[in-house]
Amino acid sequence: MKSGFNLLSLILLLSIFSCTDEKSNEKETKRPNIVFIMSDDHAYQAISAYSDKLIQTPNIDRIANEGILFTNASVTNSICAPSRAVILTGKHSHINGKIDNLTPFDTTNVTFPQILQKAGYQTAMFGKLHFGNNPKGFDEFKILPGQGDYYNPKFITQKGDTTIQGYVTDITTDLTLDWMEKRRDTTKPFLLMYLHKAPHRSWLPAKRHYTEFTKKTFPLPETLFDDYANRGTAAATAEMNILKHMTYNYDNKVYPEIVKALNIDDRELYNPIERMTPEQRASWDSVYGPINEDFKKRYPGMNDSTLMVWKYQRYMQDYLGTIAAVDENVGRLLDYLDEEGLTENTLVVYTSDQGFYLGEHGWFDKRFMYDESFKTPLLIRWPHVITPKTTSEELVQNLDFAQTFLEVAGVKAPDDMQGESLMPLLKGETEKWDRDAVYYHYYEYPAEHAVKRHYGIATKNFKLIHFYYDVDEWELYDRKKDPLEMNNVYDDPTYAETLAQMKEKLTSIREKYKDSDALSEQYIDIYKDKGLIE
Ligand code: SGN
Ligand code: CA
Repeated sequence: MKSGFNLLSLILLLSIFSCTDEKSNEKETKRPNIVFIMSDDHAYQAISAYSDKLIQTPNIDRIANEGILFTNASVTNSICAPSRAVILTGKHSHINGKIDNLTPFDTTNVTFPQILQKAGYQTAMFGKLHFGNNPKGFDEFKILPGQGDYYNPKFITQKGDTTIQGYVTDITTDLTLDWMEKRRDTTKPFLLMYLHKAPHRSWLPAKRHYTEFTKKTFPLPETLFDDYANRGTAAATAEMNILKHMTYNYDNKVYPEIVKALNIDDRELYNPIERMTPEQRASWDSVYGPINEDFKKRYPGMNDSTLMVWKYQRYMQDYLGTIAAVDENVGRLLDYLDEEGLTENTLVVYTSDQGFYLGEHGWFDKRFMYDESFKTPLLIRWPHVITPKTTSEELVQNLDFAQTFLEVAGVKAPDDMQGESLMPLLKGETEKWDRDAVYYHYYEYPAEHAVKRHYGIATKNFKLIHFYYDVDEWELYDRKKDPLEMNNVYDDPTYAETLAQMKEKLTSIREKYKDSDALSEQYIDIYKDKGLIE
């Protein structure tokens, strides 16, 4: 009896083992899925995995808790469409040609989704692309035209344009899950690009978040009242100061009639709340109406300092309100992956097209190579490869995604891509990662927000920036001693040696990436040809 039971258990055990073996072999050969989640203008300061001073983002944080959080991820050109072009091509802006939001993306560029599609991946894109043309290499796409709208947005699809009633962040997720459920071929690996418009200006939250967020008060950033001393002219002449350049109506949601009644000199902009249905508008007014009444009463007694604080709080309430919906919807997608048993074999990325100023230096918007816009959030989960709760301080960039995803899929990347696959960092083989500096180049000037053209290099300890075109100014920052970047030490003799080293590094990194003054000139000429400058 006893020995009979043992024999039976042995047979059972053997069959279980052979089954597991088969399964793990299958797993090994099954190519991983890639889910690329990107929001627009999502500052790392507004993700609780980085800092919980402003907001809790439990769903986005899950990706880092179960994976890796990069604390030194940056972009190569801190503006929307150029960042997206860098991500898709794995090439710097001066090579892929998409230097700003104005020039159309050159669709003769080869993008990583095209390569993955050829390699047998199913590919789909939903949400904001902002290229002015449709993406290549996708089996299905439903994208917002241009910047897109928060309420009742229009989408461009392969079957024509369609307007969908509702809130953009929810709709982008609905479209994504609809594809996942109904049209995804479950026998093939997939690349999903799930791209939120939020939290881009003009920061319209979903109805369910109006009350909660408009009641909140947020801590003031240390540099809210920055006077831009000890730096060159670029910071002082930029037009993105919350007090001076943020608009009352469009940004702070003061009704036009109140702006007029108070005699406020405000820039007139199209107001997207006009897209709301009467019901949506009534919900909006029920919360924003009393805020307007209160402002109307208080405005005459306000000074620059109290106004700055009021505008900052209004800005944060709406900006962070839009993020609450992003976080909930990221949760919906992660839950779906769990329910469908897809989590284990799927690499999930959460990032933004760049960082954003949340009142640091008194600013909103981005564009500068100063940290809050240069750095971008980056969280990656890939079970069995990434050790949960890993943090990496390595200098990684949006330039690296294309090669990373190609390596994940087992496809060789084209030799002319300029990034590095992040695979060693994902696997914890940090000794195989030897990058000590990253390159940056911003072009869109003269333009909205008046951030001067500049290029520069960043190491973990220092940052060297050259502003050019209508100025010729250099700035050097000691990132360890002056993390808020308030003091340009370019002319400080104690930094002479560092400066010499950084200049040398800048020359060699420009050579490596094939950037030059001659190319900068060519990109200035494009503005001349378009009549944007003389
Ligand atoms: C719009 C915004 C700007 C913003 C750019 C670029 N102005 O033009 O504030 O810098 O987008 O943003 S608005 O009045 O139209 O809202 S990006 O993320 O697309 O690069
Ligand atoms: Ca953006």
